Amino acid sequence: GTAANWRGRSIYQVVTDRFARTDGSITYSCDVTDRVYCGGSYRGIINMLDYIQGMGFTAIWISPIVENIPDDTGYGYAYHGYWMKDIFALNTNFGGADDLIALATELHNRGMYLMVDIVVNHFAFSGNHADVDYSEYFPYSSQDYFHSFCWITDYSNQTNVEECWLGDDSVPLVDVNTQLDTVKSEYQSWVKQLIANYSIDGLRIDTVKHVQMDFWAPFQEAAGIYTVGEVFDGDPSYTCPYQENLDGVLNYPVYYPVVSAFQRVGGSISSLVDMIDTLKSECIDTTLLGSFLENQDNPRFPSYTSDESLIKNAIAFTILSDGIPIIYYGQEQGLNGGNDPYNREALWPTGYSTTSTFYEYIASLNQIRNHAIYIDDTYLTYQNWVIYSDSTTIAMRKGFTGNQIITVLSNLGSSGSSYTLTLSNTGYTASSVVYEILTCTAVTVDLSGNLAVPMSGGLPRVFYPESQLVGSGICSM
Ligand code: ABC
Repeated sequence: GTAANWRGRSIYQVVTDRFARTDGSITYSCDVTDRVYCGGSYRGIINMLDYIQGMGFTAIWISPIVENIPDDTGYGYAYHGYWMKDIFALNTNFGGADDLIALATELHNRGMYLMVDIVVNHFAFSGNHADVDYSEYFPYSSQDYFHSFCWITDYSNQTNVEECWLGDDSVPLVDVNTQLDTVKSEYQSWVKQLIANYSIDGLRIDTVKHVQMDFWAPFQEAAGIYTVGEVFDGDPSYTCPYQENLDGVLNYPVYYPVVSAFQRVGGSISSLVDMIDTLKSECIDTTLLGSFLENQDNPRFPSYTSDESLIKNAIAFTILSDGIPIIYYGQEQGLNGGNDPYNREALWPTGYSTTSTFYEYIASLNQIRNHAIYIDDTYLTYQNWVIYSDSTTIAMRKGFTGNQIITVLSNLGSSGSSYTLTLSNTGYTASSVVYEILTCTAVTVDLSGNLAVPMSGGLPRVFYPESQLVGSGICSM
């Protein structure tokens, strides 16, 4: 899929090893601190696609698929998939080529897309950096293809970030010399082949900031499908320029202020508002950024707060602001693991409930977004606009007149009081009826076009014109 095809998608991210097992077991024990393969697989995902699609997702992102080092390292096994050994072979712990192809086929039969995580920055080794056995690697089977050894020690020095190595003497991440023309062209033909072999629709690219900028545009061109790069940095002036070379980047700049705004009562709303505006000028296209609240590298949001209202507000921002929403597996069950490896829980002990609070909540948000896109896909390119904010509230409009979703978020938390917030600038027609789709409540816009928003318990409110809901199934309409 092209960037334009992806803009309207909603992505469910899985750590393949932790999402679902082939045997469907919900009792198989998986202790995150063991850092071992727990048996999640492509077949497991195939069998659970109803569960994913039932929340309204239209794409999945899976862990890196290629062969990793088999060792029991100082950080356990490569169950996450980021420790490359042979990029032309598959990591068979997750299944074989036939299983991966079957997953792509099954997704496509459902009209869904497959996004695969890839790594070009490094290979990996178990042991001291001085002992790396390059002959084990494919296709870069000699030291000549790699940067000579140095650890990354200074993130303010971009040359150090690009040419030195991530990792440590338990697992050095052996840094590929992506400045070599042979390496560049090898990677370009590799990615074309990978995409063709497994019918891949989009790529999540790892460690983008550790590879020199000029590597990316030709690589993206060779791939010919939507790519979203991981530039793990909260500074938009650092992160946005990568979007000149890749279709999208993960929205780390907005991630930090979202967490700060909603992780506790009294978090900063104003820095979130500022960042939304800053990104509009710094990034080429905010509607192609990857919008997320959790992932395999950061603590899950409920590890900061167990307040259901705060969590709901943060999730609503992920799905209803600009960009392609990415929900990390387990958010729908309220998993609350902290840093790596605690944020990589097996999902199966939850029993894959489809009636849990957050499962139903995420389904509602995807449903209204999917519906607005269906009514008029210019919803997607209308840039999310903050129409109101105060120290505990942010209200946003996305969508042209007649098809706009108004999202009102609060960080008052579950014990927040009940009050009415009067909003202007919604663009709703005076005297028309809009629906708050999370409570299925009709509200009539007043004669001067103001919307009286009934706030309570710190819960988010999501509005949409009633006339456009007919036939949508939303709120039984
Ligand atoms: C293993 C163990 C861990 C152990 C670690 C040392 O080794 O599992 O328990 O702590 C994979 C595995 C990991 C594994 C690593 C290393 O490999 O998943 O389990 O950790 O062996 C990507 C992937 C990630 C993956 C890799 C490696 C890269 O998403 O899952 O990890 O293929 C850096 C990289 C980034 C990378 C991330 C883990 O590390 O840039 O690509 N993620 C600062 C730096 C960032 C840095 C980040 C975290 O710290 O600027 O570059 O990311 O170390 C903000 C700033 C940010 C700042 C943050 C902390 O604060 O704006 O710039 O980020 O305010």
